[in-house]
Amino acid sequence: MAPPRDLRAWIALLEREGELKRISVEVDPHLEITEINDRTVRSGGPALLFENVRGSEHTLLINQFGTERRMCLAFDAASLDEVGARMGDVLEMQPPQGLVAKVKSLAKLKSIADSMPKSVRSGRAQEVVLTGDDVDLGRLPIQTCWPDDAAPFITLPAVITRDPRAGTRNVGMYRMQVLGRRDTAMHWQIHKDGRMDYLATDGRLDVAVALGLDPVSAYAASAPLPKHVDEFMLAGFLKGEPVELVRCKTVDLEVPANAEIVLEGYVEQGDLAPEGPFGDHTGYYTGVEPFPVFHVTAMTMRKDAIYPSIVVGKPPQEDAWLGKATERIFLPAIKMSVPEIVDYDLPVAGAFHNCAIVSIRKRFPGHAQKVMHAIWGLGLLSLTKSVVVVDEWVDVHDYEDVFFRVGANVDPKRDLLLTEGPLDHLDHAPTRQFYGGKIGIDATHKGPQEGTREWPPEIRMTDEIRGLVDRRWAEYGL
Ligand SMILES: Cc1cc2nc3c(=O)[nH]c(=O)nc-3n(C[C@H](O)[C@H](O)[C@H](O)COP(=O)(O)O)c2cc1C
Ligand SMILES: [Mn+2]
Repeated sequence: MAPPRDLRAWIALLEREGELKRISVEVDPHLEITEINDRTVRSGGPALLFENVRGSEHTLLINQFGTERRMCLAFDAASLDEVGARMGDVLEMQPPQGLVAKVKSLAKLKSIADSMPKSVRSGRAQEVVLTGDDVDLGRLPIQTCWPDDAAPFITLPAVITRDPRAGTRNVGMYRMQVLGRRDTAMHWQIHKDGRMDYLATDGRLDVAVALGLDPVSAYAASAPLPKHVDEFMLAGFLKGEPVELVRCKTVDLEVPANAEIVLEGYVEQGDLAPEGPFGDHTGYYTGVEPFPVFHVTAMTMRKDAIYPSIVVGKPPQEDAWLGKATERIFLPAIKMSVPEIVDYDLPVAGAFHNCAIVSIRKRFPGHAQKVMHAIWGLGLLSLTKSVVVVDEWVDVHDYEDVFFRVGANVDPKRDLLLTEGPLDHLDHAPTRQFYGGKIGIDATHKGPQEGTREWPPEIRMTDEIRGLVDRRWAEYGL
């Protein structure tokens, strides 16, 4: 098996696995779908395919990523750590010793070569082509997610741009508020690559938006890769086959040939519109801010195109698993830069930018503080508001144990590092937007090297007695 090739194959797989429900009664994309979906997500329920959405001829797919099992199905992996290991394998490549290792490393090199996107001449994404006045976003079953949302928002797009100077492609997931039949806002936050492409033009920037991709390509749009790395390359690598791209009809860009729907168009310097409010993944509404206007010049589709959606809100929501996939897939890359990191966890309740728990192999005084600063200097992790550092033997995913360490090992006067730096665009807590306080909590063991008393040993039963009780357990009649 391999990850699904397109959205239809993915839906078929979900259905075979009992992971998808079809809803044939009419539902309203205005709020009603959110409430149905919210209850489904919170109870660990299936993906939902709404076949009869009021006001639209298109089917709407939601909650495709809503559980760990579905996320693993999407990657055709037993666990998200296994997907991370595929990345680690390539990143950790060493000069091979001996024939077997050489053959293995050739296979790895091939997997890298195969990950380059490939141009094809035609694609189902262009079975239907609408241009000019025929373009009408009102045809799509775009959701108004929450009561105070300003308008319907496209929530699961892969937005494609090209750096006007370097020529490199970028793909990102940025919500799009519908402003009219042929216009949306483009919610490029200030730290994101898409916005940098936009700022690098003095005039017009072509933009293409792909909707309804295979799940790995859709995930890749949300992945925080360095600016010069094409997210479709990551998708190709993780799929084990290249992303196939077709030329757009009205702009100078390429889009996945397997997309259900494509919006082609452009943004222009100085052409801004008020965006928001929007019920966001922080659990609060984000307010009104000016964002670039995306003008749609063409809308292309597969026949009977399926529209993909997602609702964010107070965590946990469906996007939790997109975030967890990133947490696992990027661990090997983080370890490349900061090798003393053993593992990390971004709690879903922390909306991914509020908290990181990191375990380290501690070797010297101040090592925990060094790692805090590394996190605050690393890609989008730099926006992390609080970092908790624990020793290598602590399971960072066991919040009870982490809380225990923070209580047991921390002298607040000595072990809290209060600093400041850039914060997430959406964080409403700091006094100023984008900038504010950060806290590091050193919950590692300290010792005389760090000027403290001798650290007491942790309580642990001997292996001998544990083995004895294992052997005798039945005898006790418990
Ligand atoms: C469902 C979902 C919605 C998102 N919405 C936005 C958004 O509106 N604006 C934004 O800047 N980032 C948003 N993100 C996060 C970006 O997709 C993510 O930071 C990605 O790395 C951006 O790509 P880039 O680094 O190439 O700019 C969203 C992520 C998800 C999973
Ligand atoms: Mn990027």
